[in-house]
Amino acid sequence: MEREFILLKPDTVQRGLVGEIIKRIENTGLKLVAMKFLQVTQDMAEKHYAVHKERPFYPSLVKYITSAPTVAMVVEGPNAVAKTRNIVGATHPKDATPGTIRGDFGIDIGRNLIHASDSVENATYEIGIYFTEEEMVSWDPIRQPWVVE
Ligand code: IDP
Ligand code: MG
Repeated sequence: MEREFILLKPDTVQRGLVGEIIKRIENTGLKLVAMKFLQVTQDMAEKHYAVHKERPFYPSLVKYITSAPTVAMVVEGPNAVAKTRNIVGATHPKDATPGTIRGDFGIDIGRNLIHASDSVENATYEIGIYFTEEEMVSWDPIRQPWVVE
């Protein structure tokens, strides 16, 4: 069982695509365990994107992610990281396959709609920036036996 961290970025909120994108995540069958609507602070953005600190796009990335509200989520299930990354699509929307979130809704790498952790280890780190352990909700979706054997 894996936990994956997802952030619907400010462009998703500003464009009114929150419902559209959450629907795709829900449709996978992955279990929602936490969700909140928040404006990312400078401090959170610096922690989240610390790995990109030396990259030329880092200042604009931090500005983008802190520029308007976001929706942070944690989902859980077998292969949650790979499954989520697959439905998100390639980093640059021009390379993202149609049918993926970035492939269907994006055109610019600087406005690629959604973040999803690229490993279980990074998911744990990123969940810790956005949520406390107490915010993880323990529940049993009634559909679960029809989603996971
Ligand atoms: P990912 O979001 O697909 O995991 P990363 O390489 O981890 O992609 O980059 C993190 C985020 O930084 C991207 O989602 C995108 O918002 C931004 N980014 C990455 N590369 C570029 C770039 O070349 N120009 C502008 N922004 C970029
Ligand atoms: Mg990444």
